[in-house]
Order: sequence, then structure tokens, then C-alpha cells
Amino acid sequence: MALLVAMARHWDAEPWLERFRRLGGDMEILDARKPYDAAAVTHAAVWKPDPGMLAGLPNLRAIFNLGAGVDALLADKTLPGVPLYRIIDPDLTSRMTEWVTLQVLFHFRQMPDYLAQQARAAWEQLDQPGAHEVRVGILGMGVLGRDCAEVLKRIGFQVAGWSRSGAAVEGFEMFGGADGLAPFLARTDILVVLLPLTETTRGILDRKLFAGLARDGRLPGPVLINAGRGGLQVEADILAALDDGTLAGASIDVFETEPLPADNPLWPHPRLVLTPHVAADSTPEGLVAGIVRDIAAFERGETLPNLVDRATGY
Ligand code: NDP
Ligand code: OXD
Repeated sequence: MALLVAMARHWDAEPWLERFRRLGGDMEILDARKPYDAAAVTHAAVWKPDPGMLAGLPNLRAIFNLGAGVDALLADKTLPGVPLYRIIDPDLTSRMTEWVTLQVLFHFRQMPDYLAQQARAAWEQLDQPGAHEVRVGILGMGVLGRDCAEVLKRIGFQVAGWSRSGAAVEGFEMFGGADGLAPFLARTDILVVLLPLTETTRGILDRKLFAGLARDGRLPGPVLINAGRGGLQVEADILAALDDGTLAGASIDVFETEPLPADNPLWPHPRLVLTPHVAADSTPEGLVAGIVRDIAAFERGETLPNLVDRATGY
């Protein structure tokens, strides 16, 4: 067996190769940046490899994506039809929950206002609602959304979720599909977005959706938190909604164009918190052991929970 490790040029491949070599047992580890025998490759571990690269591997048996989202990979129309697996891993999940909880609390505890007050040395104590008075809605109640929901509920927020199926998630009010979106938004003060980018979800975060968020809550206005994908959001609509008060604030980790150009008007907005697609980093320390286990389980013919459904695109 030989595992080809291929990733976007801005990723440092060395620590991944080193860890796969250390933990990969008998598996030969091939570096996609150097010449290799394409016919020898049986498995591939990839993050945004050059389009077309995987099509040239005649004996490829499975692809392991080094992240949770597979939108970039599925955009390659030459991608071989072998089983494609994504990351489901406690390390990635807890990183996302840290980021989402940080952003929810940042807005809930009015940090944009306090930072502005600090800048002008102003001592003003703002009215602070309790967490139990604030409704968080998680758009995309999958592996990551559910973990965030648990932690936010533990803090005291009223948490509900929206998913494609609307399937029950124990302990949470769930909404499903197109019909469930309006009632879900109408009960949401802080909207956390953890959807995959698919043909159905592209551009979903637009002016119409923002206008549907609750306006009868204890916060000055609705808040948007997006760590899903930049393609979910219409950035001009976010700016317009922040400017006219449809949104009171936002935290965004993912963008239509990454890296976000320095002259993008999102950067300087005072009600926006921006981070450079770091909500939940994939790290070799966190993920390689799990991928090696997955490859072994795949070879034993086991069913893995992280198999991507090519029909739905996630
Ligand atoms: P999952 O596949 O576990 O969950 C996806 C959720 O979205 C499911 O609840 C699914 O519904 C729902 N969903 C999908 N399509 C629709 C739709 N059309 N309408 C309504 N709901 C929909 O994914 P993860 O939780 O593991 O990851 C979510 C995304 O987070 C990734 O795809 C990736 O884009 C992003 N991500 C971002 C990172 C970052 O650093 N910023 C890091 C890691 C991931 P159902 O339950 O019915 O299937
Ligand atoms: C992912 C990401 O999908 O880091 O894992 O964006």
C-alpha cells in the first residue's frame, strides 16, 4: 500500500509527511511534490490538491480529505469516483467549539462596545441580559454544530438547530429544510453557521435571511457567526445589513475570496470580527493517527461514519 500526501502549496507538507511516516506502519508514504510512481498509489491524503492530480492514479482505492469540508475537492470534476472520507475528529471538533463559543460570548457580553469604550477611556456599564434570555440558532447541526450546541446550552443559552433533514437531536429543538428556515430564524438572536458549501447552500446568507432573524430579543439586534464557508455568504449583504442595523454584529472566519484582499471593505468594519480561516485548524498531531486508523478500517472493509455522500455534496 502507498499513501500519496498532497496539499495546497500554502500548507507545510513536511510535518504531515513526517507524522504519516511515523504512524503509517508498513504503508509507503509518497510526497506529491516529488516524482512518484502513480501506479503504486493506493490511497491519497489531501487538502486542496492541484485539480486533476488524483485522476492520474489508476490504482487509487480511497481519498482521505484532511479537513471536514469537501467543497474544494468536489469542485474538481475529474475527481475519481472512489470512496471519499472527510475529517470527523475530536481535535477538530473541539477547536471549532472553542472558536464558536468565543464569538458567541464576545457579542453576547458586548465586547465590541466595551472595546470601543476602552479606546476612548469611557467607563459605562451596559445592561447585560442573562444567557438564558438569549436564543442561539445553529444553521448546520452536524458533527461540529451539535458539539457547539451542547457547550452553548451548558452555558445557559436557548439553543435550537436547523438541518437538511430536521432529524431529532436529543436535547434541542430542531427545524428542517426550506419550510423550517423561517420559524428557525424568527426565534434566533445569535445565528451560528456551520453548513457545508453545496449547490443548495451557496449564497444562503443573504439580506433576506438576515431580515428574518428575531428582532424581539434581549440583544440590540441579531448577530451572525459564520465558520462554515465563505461561499455561503453574500458579503455585500453582510456589510449593508451591519450598516442599516439588520445585523448588530458579526464574526466571520471564512470568505468568498481567501486570503481576504487587504482592500476588502469587510476588514475595517467596527461591528465585525474577522479571523483568517482558523476556526478549526487541521493539524498533523491532531489528525494523522485517526486517518491511519481509518485507512486500516477501510482496508478491512468496515463502514466508516465519515464517508462523503457525493449526491448531497457533504
Ligand atoms: P456535517 O456534514 O457533519 O454537518 C453538516 C450539517 O449541515 C448537517 O446538519 C446537515 O444536515 C446540514 N446541511 C447540509 N446541507 C443543508 C441544507 N441544504 N439545508 C440545511 N442543512 C443542511 O459537517 P461538519 O459539522 O463536520 O462541518 C460543517 C462544515 O464546517 C464543513 O463542511 C466545513 O465547510 C466547515 N468547517 C470549517 C472550518 C473552519 O476552520 N472554518 C473547519 C472545519 C469545518 P443533515 O444533518 O440533515 O445532513
Ligand atoms: C475544514 C476547514 O473544512 O479547515 O476542515 O475548513
